[in-house]
Amino acid sequence: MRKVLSGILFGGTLLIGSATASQAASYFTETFATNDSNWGGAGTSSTTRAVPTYVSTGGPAGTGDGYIRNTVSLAASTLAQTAFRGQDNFDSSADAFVGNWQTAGIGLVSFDVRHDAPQATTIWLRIAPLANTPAWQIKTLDVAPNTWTTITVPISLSEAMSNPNWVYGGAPSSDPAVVTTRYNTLFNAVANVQILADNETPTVVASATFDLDNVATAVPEPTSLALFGAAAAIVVGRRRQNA
Ligand SMILES: [Ca+2]
Ligand SMILES: [Ca+2]
Repeated sequence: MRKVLSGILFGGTLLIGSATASQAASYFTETFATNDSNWGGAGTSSTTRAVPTYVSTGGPAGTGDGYIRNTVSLAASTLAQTAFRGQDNFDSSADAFVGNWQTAGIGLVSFDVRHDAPQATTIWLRIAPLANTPAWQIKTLDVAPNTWTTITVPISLSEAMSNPNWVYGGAPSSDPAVVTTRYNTLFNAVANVQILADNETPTVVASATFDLDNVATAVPEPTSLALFGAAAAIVVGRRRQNA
């Protein structure tokens, strides 16, 4: 895992200027500045890298801002289809997303996405271990077509506990001990970060083009960390009472 100290300093300006939940120190950001950084997808195989299209200009920052593009089939299924794969076995982003996110303090994932389906399309974030399953899959936003949209996803045990948009790849559980184990097991050893597209509302097209840029992990600012810590302490307290 790569640490970006300059990103932390750079993030300090965000702390001054903003009071939103998204304020955070940057940990790593994949900007696709010169190539596809060994990202993959679309398609169903997690073992063979399907090379995305690299587009060297026209990202969220405009002229000269590179990004990656994939065509995703939306017609056949209402299940989320993998659009992009940042994976350990592909050495995507030189493995910058691989490792122990809890030790690193990573509490946010964000990315910019754009598509040309004729209607809003649901975007999911899937975070998986080296075996690629079981994973936590997080439903994010219904993204409108033809405009770059930034999606920010808080990553925490309390989210896994309480947010119905967090879906575990095995049997669902409301048992805090089970959810805690599942959360800790994955976020101690993250291997794959994937972006999925979902036609929950049936689309009329067989496929659509999806674009991706600025896939980032971030460390929440101290106030948020304290809140996360307090939430974790409450969970531990409950477990002790129940034991
Ligand atoms: Ca870019
Ligand atoms: Ca690797």
